[in-house]
Amino acid sequence: MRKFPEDFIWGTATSSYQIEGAADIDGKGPSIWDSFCTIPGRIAQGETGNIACDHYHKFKEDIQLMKDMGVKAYRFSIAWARVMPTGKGEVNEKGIQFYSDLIDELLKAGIEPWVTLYHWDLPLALQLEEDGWLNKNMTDYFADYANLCFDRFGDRVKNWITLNEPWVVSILGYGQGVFAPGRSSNSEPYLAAHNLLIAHAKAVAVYRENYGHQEGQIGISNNCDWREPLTNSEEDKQAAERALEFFLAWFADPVYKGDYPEVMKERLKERLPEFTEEEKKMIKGSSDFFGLNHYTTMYAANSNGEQQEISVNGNGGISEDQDVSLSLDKSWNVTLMDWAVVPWGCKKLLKWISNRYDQPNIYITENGCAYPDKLVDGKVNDQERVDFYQGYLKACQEAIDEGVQLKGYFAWSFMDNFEWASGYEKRFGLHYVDFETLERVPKKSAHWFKEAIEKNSAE
Ligand code: PNW
Repeated sequence: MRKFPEDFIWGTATSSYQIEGAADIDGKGPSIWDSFCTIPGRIAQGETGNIACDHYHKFKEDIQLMKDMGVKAYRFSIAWARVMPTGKGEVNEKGIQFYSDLIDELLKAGIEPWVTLYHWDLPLALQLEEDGWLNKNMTDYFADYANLCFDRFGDRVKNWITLNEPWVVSILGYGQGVFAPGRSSNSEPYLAAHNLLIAHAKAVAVYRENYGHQEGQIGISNNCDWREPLTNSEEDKQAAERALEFFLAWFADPVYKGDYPEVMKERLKERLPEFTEEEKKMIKGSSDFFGLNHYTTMYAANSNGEQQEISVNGNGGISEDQDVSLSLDKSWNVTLMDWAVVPWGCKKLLKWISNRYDQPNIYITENGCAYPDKLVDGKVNDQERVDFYQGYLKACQEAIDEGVQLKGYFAWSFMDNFEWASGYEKRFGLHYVDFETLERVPKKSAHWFKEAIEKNSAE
């Protein structure tokens, strides 16, 4: 049986707004997601994260379930507005206490906390008063908030992720308007992304300058699908490469090479902001590891400037800027998100990252799938999810065998939760959640995952 490296990190992941609930208690301030959910029509069935999984009150039970599964690490996020209700200035000690207790409970269970500082729930005050990520001032507010977290939690937290998926924040939040703050534009995404990158780098600088003695690691998690050329033509190969550059190199090139990809500069012209020399220096090298969230694969073809759909399933970015048209293979199975299950795409993407960025240590900080799971006689038989994880984890093993420095893998998600604009119908969890009673039940996939951890193998 082929095994993962001895020190491979097996984990699960969640995010604050998707699981915590307790939206306005113990001094928490409102976030842009609290407010976005109140707008009619934005969220399926008008659902909200007001209660979600009520993890705020059930975290001990949840940590026990994680312990039962044998995970070595748990990735969660801090709700900025819970610890700083208006995003700056005053600190809410009750919010600090919650995360402090959560961290202590994890350590007691022998589980390493991996903390994301920003998983999209921006304090509403920063949106209304500062225009959110369109305003460069945000970069300093974020660094101050990060400083607070390092100061209060860094004695116990040794793994930090500054931002989760700035691509989603920029494209879905400022381009397509389907996620908070709900803006639609073809230039704002590039400005928001620019400020997000600078904010990330400033937070990392604070960590390295002031908290070096904590001896932790810090990085950023970007999301990217794989893009496979539709045909062997030179045009389609270039289109697939261009699509990956607009998706991932947009954020990873500044971090590993100090600037945006050439192809983006050429095509976007003044819509793409420029970094100062000082900013380039600060951003280059600002990640101790490559955090990757990966879900699916699509074919990419050169669109020859023809009119096309703005996006396929939302994840094409601003496709007219790329001249890429995306499609699926009819033979691919798709999940409830309509995302195709293509494990070899994961392997190809890992190798693409390794080659382009000189073999960084990579952690898959999210990978998973949604299915319409049902609880029957106290059990959930999510065989499709078992097959999904087995396929993707085997692809990871192959990538490692071929030299990719993949150091860990976090399943998205620990439990069913609030799937943003899709509400609660799209179940991603290894644990089933009954959203009436809030009862948790390990699915078949949770049992499979536990065995995989024990064997340290997906085979
Ligand atoms: C990620 N896309 O979101 C997030 O980090 C999670 O909070 C979320 O629950 C999970 O993936 C499943 O959706 C994404 O359009 C949302 O490419 C959209 C896309 C990718 C990731």
